[in-house]
Amino acid sequence: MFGRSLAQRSLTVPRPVVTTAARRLALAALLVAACTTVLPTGTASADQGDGLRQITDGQGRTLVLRGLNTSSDAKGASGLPWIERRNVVAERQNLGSNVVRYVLQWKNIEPSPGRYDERHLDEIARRVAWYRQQGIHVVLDMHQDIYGPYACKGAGDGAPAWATITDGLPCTPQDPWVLTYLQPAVLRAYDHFWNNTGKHPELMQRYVAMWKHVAARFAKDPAVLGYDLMNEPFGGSKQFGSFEGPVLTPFYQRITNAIRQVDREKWVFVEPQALGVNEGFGTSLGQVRDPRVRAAAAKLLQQNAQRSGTGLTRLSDPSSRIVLAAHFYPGGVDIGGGYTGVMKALVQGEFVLWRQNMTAAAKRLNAPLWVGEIGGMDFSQPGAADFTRDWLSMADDLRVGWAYWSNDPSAKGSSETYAPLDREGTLTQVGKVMARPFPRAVAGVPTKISAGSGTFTVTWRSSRGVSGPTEIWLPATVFPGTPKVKATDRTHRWDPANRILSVWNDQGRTTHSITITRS
Ligand code: 9MR
Repeated sequence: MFGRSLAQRSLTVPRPVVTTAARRLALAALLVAACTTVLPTGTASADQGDGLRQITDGQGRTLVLRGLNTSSDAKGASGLPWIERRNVVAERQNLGSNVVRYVLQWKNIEPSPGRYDERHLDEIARRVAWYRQQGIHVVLDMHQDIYGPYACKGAGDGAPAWATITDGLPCTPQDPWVLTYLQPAVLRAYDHFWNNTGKHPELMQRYVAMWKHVAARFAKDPAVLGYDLMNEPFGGSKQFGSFEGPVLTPFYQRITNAIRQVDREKWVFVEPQALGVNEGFGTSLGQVRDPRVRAAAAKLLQQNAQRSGTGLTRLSDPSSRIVLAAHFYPGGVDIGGGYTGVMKALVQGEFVLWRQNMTAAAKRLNAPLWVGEIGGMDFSQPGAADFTRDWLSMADDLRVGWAYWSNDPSAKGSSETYAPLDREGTLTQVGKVMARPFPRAVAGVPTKISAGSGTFTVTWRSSRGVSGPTEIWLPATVFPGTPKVKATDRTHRWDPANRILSVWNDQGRTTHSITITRS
């Protein structure tokens, strides 16, 4: 939730009110407090990810979803990102992306109450098709920052003007931008939205109905994998325990129920509140029940009435398609500090906290874990490559996917610092580190993903009802020639054009392993 440097912002904001040194000091204090009170003893074990549920495809394979967030113009008036078809092609070729978190805004979809802009939805569908042509899954992300542009003099994105009720309270955009969340007008806009004031229940109703409309529009689009219900929810005057459990969870449940009336298949991505949780604190989000489970259970009960025996428990869990889409912004690096010395130690503390808290939450919620945003680091700062490698390794270790924030090369002066690809589709400094092998689909449950220098290992165990091969993407930067393969299973095929190695499970074998080295 801590934002990018001012240089990356398109907004005009007043002079910084907090110095970088003061921010770093405050953050360091926060981290020290967090680490001394909440840090578990020892580092997280490599098995931390075991027991996490997985996002699966139509063939039952585990999808390890890795790619980028769209940004930039998608935050602006048009609500559409800067990309062209060729950028999507370059992303797939150079980064191997198999997912995009595609930024949408409520204001562009429902410009006036109950009236949806179908032309805008068509424009989105046109871009979704570019991803479909590249075999990249799309997660539609209903984005918001600081409620929307009408809460604080244009300093945000998300809600339409008609849904922004500030009661005339004052507002001054702040630097860093996240402090704008605390301005009186912004707090009031959220309080009305969540009906904390008891005066505007219609706002949440409209949001739910808007999602139902969007889901109906994309239900049959095979590229759309799922719906991210709200970016980085903020509770206004209610936070943590008084927001996530009592307000946010039932709200997600309402949207999920509405979506399931028009779409029973796609995945629903729910986010914890951003404040604190993005930096590693725990979440008290409650479990969102997927109505498709009830439908499946009802069907089974019917079958059981005809036969004898049970089996309900076998069926109920695999049918739920709710994903915990947490964000990760280790505070120190995101506000401009390097990844060295004390700062590095503190940020590593956040890695441990985040890993511990988010895997625990995912297990509690019975949901797969996906990093909907991982915040990049300014590559002019020391240790940026190490930081990038460390979060990539954490994701490998947990066998979870991620969407990097972001693909935005337009921010002045920063095209070589944050975005992995420039406008021509060439890998930038961070892009060169991020272009590393990963198994985009696994024919079973992945038990290990491990990238070394010039070598890559994946292990997995079979699971019932899975068909199709395990597919591993190998970047040309790491594996320039035909890769050398050592595998437990006999059948594999190398596709040099798409840089994908496919491996089919040998029949009867339950555990599988493949190690790839440079030829
Ligand atoms: O990086 C974005 C920054 O340039 C913008 O000023 C800011 C407000 O629109 O949003 C930043 O992106 C944030 C994203 O929308 C939500 N998660 C945290 C991102 C980084 O701060």
